[in-house]
Amino acid sequence: MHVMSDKIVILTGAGISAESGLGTFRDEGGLWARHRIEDVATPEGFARDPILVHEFYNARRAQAAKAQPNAGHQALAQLAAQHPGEVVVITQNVDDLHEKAGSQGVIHMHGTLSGALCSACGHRWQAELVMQPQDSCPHCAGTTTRPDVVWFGEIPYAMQTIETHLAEADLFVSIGTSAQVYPAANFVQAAAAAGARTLEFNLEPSAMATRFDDCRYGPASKTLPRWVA
Ligand code: BV8
Repeated sequence: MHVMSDKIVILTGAGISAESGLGTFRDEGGLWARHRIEDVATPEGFARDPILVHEFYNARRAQAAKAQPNAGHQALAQLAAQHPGEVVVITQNVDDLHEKAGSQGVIHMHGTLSGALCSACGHRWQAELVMQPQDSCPHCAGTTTRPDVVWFGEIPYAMQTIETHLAEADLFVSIGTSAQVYPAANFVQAAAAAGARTLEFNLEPSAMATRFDDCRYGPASKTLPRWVA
């Protein structure tokens, strides 16, 4: 299925950043292999041990700051340049590699490592590279500051906007996600129901592979440039 000039809605997951050196979640030795999800990616885990959670995100923020986008990210930026106004990138990733590759208007449905959030007043600001529990909010001076990421049990960002894009999609492309986290795992179903063609790029079939019209398996840094060329 080659790219045609339609509305192309793209969902990316940790797999697109794997070749940039950022750990995925569920691959062998992935991030969750070293940490229990409940301990580091839930509000309860943060309440229980904010130092552990800040350390988890500080490590990822430092890693992401040094990481460079790979040919997969660059292919998506090139696709958007070839189809002005017709490509939307929705990412589950909290790194900024899409932006570093030149993608614009990326929708970070699970938040970003670069964001800080005050749990008391809801103020958001640019996080320091190292965040600590005693950091105070620049707005209310409260000290219940946290990474501005969406944890399990929390509502993803921009769901209304995402649902509108899925309803308007002519082509839905999922890249580098195991499709085990909701609601992102259901996006292919919503896009197909709206009449979109659906295409999956991954290293291996995801949990939703059978719902796609077409699949391309292999490393995104190889499969995406071939598709976009
Ligand atoms: C919500 C935080 C309500 C930031 C993340 C029981 C059944 C169904 C659902 C649930 C349930 N119990 C609870 C739920 C809901 C829950 C959920 O889905 N749980 C799962 C575990 C069952 N979801 C939630 O709580 C969400 N909120 O549902 O609110 C709601 C919903 C809608 C509207 C209103 C209210 C919130 C979920 C967000 C959690 N936060 N991240 C952070 O720390 O990063 S999730 C985390 O997983 C990351 O965001 C990550 O992106 C995401 C998904 O993982 P993947 O990106 O897919 O990464 P993974 O390692 O799994 O896979 C990588 C893939 O890449 C692999 O397939 C691999 O083959 C491939 N790959 C590897 N290398 C390459 C490659 N592909 C190509 N090239 C390569 N080189």
